[in-house]
Amino acid sequence: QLGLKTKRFGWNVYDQESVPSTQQLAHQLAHEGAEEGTIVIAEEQTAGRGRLNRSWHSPKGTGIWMSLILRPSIPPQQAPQLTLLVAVAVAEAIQEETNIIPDIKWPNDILVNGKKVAGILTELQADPDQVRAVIVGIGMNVNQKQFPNDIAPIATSLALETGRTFHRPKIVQTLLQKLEQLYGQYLQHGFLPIKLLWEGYAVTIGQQIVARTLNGAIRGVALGITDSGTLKVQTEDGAIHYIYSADIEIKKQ
Ligand code: BT5
Repeated sequence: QLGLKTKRFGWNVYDQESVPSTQQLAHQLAHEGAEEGTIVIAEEQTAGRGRLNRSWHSPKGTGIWMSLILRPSIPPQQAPQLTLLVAVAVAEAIQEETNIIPDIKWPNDILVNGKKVAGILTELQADPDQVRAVIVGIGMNVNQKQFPNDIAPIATSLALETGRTFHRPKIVQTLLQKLEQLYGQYLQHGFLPIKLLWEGYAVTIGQQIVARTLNGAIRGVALGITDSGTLKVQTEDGAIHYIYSADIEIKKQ
């Protein structure tokens, strides 16, 4: 029904009309042993969420609200790499379908003209030294013509950026193809080739930033990402900080 060209990703599909959150259902399926490549996708989420339990606006029939189950043999510390891998896949899929070259803002934002067109939520089921499952949530705004007031200044959709309407299954198909290809490359060759692709889309690097973490704000220059996917920031006193997750504000120069 999705017209898939992938070998594994998306052959096990839970296609839902309305769910609280695809992420929640994917977690449950992963606990029950669902295989790698299983996806949960919904027309609508009534309680879609972002990081730190923020809400994710997911109106009916307009976007791609999807969660993918991965089972890589990696330690939990390497999981941030997967957020970046998925960001590259999302960026490549948008580029292929629209010819727009989006920006990736570390760690999980895909931007077009400075506004968020897609967000990624990476969550783990893990033992202390081994990942059991990675649940990757992807929210992509596709055909929305407007947004609620609270996010209108920061959100956009493919339709708003191009003036066109898109067939969402086609985009899902392209996205799964990119995901499968990059993930295969990652398992075979590690994170380095993905990192290079990521750097081609990144807007954060070399910029003056404020990184707001759960432990407070860090101001400095984003020097780059490390081989595990963390952000390397140098503060004014010369100290180097490695950041696992944060909200990044890019300071105008
Ligand atoms: C994210 O969080 O960007 C991760 C979004 C992941 C959503 C997918 S949809 C499928 C799966 N199931 C779920 O329940 N979730 C995943 P974060 O970086 O924390 O950004 C959240 C913030 O983005 C919110 O606080 C709003 O400011 C803004 N926002 C909410 N809905 C948005 C939308 N549709 N488009 C753009 N920005 C939005």
